[in-house]
Amino acid sequence: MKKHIALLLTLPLILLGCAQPQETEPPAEKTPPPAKITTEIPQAAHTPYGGTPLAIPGTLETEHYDDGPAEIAYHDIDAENLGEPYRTDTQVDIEKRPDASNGHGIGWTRTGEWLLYTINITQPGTYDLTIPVASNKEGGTFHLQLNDDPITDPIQIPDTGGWQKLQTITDTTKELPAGTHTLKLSLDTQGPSGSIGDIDYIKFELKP
Ligand SMILES: [Ca+2]
Ligand SMILES: [Ca+2]
Repeated sequence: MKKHIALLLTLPLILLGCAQPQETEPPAEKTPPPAKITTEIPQAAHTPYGGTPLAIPGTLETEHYDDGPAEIAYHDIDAENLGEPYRTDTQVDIEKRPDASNGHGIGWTRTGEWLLYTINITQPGTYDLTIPVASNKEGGTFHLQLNDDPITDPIQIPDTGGWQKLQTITDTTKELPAGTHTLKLSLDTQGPSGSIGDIDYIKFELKP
């Protein structure tokens, strides 16, 4: 009988013991203050094609736009390069053509596309431009910017008599400062050709 009484007395204590929360995890360590994170995320950049800024006065081959990813070095609405694999991993439509300087130019140009060129202007001043272009039917317009400031009015690409017929058009720039700058070729409006036009190069000659 004594045994039963003892069990009855200890049973609630055993049950109480079971009800106690079991400590399964070690006590949380004191959380150290968060480490100071230096958020130095590498920024995508555009760099001169071939490593050296294009010298002005001089000839800027349109196919030698800056190295760098889409939306940083260029914007092209065509998902793939519709032309030749002159440069790897690019959306820019590069056309191979025997009549072009350096054997290549840009084609399949559409409204809103743009290309950047790092240039080094060694002589400040106003420049004459000569630009071989081709268009089957009347082309569209483009303009140039220097560090986001327009340096030409809209330049119209005429009907040159076919996509394979280059014709040199001319224009002039505003006063350009010496130094290293980013030139933007801004492709603005498509013409009846359905494109802006093929552009081989842009030659910059200091105006006398
Ligand atoms: Ca394009
Ligand atoms: Ca060219």
